[in-house]
Amino acid sequence: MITEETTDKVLKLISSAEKFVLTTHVAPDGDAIGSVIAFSDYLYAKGKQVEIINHSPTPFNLTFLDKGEKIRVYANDQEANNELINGADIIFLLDTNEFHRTKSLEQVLQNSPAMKICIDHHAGIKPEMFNAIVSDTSYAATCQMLYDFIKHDSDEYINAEVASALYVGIMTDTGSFRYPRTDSDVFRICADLFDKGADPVFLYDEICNRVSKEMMQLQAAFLGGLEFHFDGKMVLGKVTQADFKKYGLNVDHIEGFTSLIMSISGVRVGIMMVELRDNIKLSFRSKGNIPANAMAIDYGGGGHFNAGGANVYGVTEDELKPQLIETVKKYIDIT
Ligand SMILES: [Mn+2]
Repeated sequence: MITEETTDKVLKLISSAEKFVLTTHVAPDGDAIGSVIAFSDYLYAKGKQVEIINHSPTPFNLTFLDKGEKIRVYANDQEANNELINGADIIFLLDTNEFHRTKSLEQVLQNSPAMKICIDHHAGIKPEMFNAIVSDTSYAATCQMLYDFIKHDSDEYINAEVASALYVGIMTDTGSFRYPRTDSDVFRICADLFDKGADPVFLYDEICNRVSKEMMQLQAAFLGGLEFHFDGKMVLGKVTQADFKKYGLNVDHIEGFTSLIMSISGVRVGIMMVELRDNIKLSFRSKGNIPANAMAIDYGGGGHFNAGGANVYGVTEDELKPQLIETVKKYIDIT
């Protein structure tokens, strides 16, 4: 739980400030967009001037949350956005605790004279980087923290729009209530958000049931090309530039492919090769004690224990394949 002391401290800072800038990480997910939308609505209801400035455009399936088209993309009007960032009293970094994850905003955020406050549920926060932090890694989502935060201020602020944005963050960061941090608190909060106007059927439909015909066809081609090795313990999949061209899609449209191949019974290592314009992007996934990050390091990348990635240059997917099989051979029998 976030403490009353921390919340009160940040509430005090908020009440003494007028101008706010909110931002989140590159390639924002439902928790990132839900956080900036819910928190900006909340601050606005408190009579504050609020701007949301992100590095990335909002993914197509989350734009419905941004009804007033409040989210500014930094590069679209760098000069005006710099002015807003430098003129802010408080900058909130939401759903990330690292300035470099804001990409193009990193320098201007850090150099701004504004107070910097982080609200985030990821590990590795550096308190010295911020004037205040609200951080707890036991939360399933930043939106869940924001729920506790806003509720501590006043229940009144959680209207249907705020409730919907918060629900989206919790739903997406728990993988629709499947991941380990899905506990009774999560359900209690979602029950309250439901009562306040969040519609789970509508929100799931908007976010998850948005696969285009072309996306489904690309997925079919990807699944049709899967190769299995080591008695089905390793699965290898690829997407080529030709595939992307054929269906008019790009790398943004293959989200979920890696978790799909890891759902195959018996698979312990999954590797995906994605041919980009200048290189091949490798994604490594593993189960149990097999280190996906060690495999990624072999290719100049890194990551978490069961999920890693690397970018390789100057080789084709066909050349990479036997090398990847050799790499997996070193780890596949780890129990
Ligand atoms: Mn999150």
